[in-house]
Amino acid sequence: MTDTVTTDPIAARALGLLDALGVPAPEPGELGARTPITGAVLFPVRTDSPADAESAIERAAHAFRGWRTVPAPVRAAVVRRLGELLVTHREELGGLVTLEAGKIPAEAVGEVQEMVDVCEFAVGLSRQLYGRTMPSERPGHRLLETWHPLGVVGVISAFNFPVAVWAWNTAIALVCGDTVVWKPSELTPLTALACHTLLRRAARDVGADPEVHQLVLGGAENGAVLVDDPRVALLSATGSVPMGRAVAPRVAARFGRCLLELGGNNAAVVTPSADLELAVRGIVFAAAGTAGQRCTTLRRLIVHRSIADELVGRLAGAYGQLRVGDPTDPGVLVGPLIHERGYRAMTAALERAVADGGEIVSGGTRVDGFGPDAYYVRPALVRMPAQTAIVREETFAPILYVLTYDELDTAIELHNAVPQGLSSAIFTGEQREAERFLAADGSDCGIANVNIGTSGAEIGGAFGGEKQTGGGRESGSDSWKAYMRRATNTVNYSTELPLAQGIRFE
Ligand code: UN1
Repeated sequence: MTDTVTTDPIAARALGLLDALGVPAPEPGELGARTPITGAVLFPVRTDSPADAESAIERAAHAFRGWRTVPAPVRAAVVRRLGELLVTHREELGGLVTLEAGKIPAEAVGEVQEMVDVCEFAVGLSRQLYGRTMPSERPGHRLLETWHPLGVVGVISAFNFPVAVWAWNTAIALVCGDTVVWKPSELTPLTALACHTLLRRAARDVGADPEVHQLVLGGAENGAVLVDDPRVALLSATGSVPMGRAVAPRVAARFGRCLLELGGNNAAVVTPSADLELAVRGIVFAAAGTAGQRCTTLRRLIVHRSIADELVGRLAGAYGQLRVGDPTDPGVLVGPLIHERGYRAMTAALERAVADGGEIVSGGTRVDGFGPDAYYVRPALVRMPAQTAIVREETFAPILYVLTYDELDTAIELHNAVPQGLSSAIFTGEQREAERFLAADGSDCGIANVNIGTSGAEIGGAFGGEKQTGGGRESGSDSWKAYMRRATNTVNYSTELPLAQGIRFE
């Protein structure tokens, strides 16, 4: 990388991190690597064309023919090695996440840890891709199911978890015997180049075919190639509801499979018996952490009227102490929004909330001093008289709307009265209330927590949500089944040919 000259200190840091990760210098092109810390474009990066995307699919499809026959515990060696490389390069990859996505180092390194965790999970899983055996109704017959690799998995990921969501998909897909074509967010090409390099190195280190992983940089035009190509057996896409709405019918039209991880509008119910000290800590991390740019970010608080003033007071106190600024500065807890569009969406949402009678209790203002193209905001805490249309929308920014309730049933109704269904929480000291929230007529989300916030899920559980969140499940539990195809096998080891349902055909 010695021939790349740059004067921007962040660009120099990014190049240094890429070098330490062993990533070849990005070829210059139309895509700009950018940092939300200053809003500066660091250097140009080559983007792939739709024709490149097609050849990537071709190479992945070709690699699949061999990869599917490698035993799963042997395939796992690549993922085990990737996990080792991630441990070695935790700080460097975390550093790149900070520069490209604006996360504070603790969260950026946490994201890399999430990758390490899912690699460990996938390695163990490689010996547990269980099928069942069922009793056959016929004598001398065996009935069982076998799980086979699916094919090429297309992964489309978002800027806010530029590396962990890729790892959830890739670690599981690879042990399942699939090959991967990854189209990362065009906002985060550098972390993508780093992950691709590490994965390919892991494959080479253990003598596996590096072609099992393909990277396609660029925008929606390349995503569209993955969406429409019949060789992509599963399309796993993380992003907005409009993106999912565009993608899902097209994949369905060719009878492909979709795994969707779309918007969330996550809420927490706080009951009078809640430990408020604990609730405040959980709420502030979930609502203001990652500058409100997680799909699991807490966006709505549904508080019992009797404690609402006290809780809002305590939250306003905590919000007042949050340090907003350059994520690389020690002590900063809230970094920048990703871009101007995120900032505009936030101010527009706040205007609508105020027009609906909302009162901004804290934050919502831009923090200056980082340059015209950097967008830092104080997280907003807004009391709302009702759950109006803007509260039912996901705004990808740190806005926490506070609503009040009198009866738990009403709280749960309010909670579920949004189009999204990703994550949810209840803060309570009463088991009855907690169980009510987790019951069939409680939270309608894919994730429902008790006495912890809505974000920061562990990889061991299945991750995903209902309604407009898209219904997909990724990472832990039995999410692997989405990455494989099931064959039902009936084996006759007798000398007779009895037909099922007692049918005689003689
Ligand atoms: C996302 O925001 O797309 O539960 C993923 C969490 C993280 C993953 C978030 N483990 O907040």
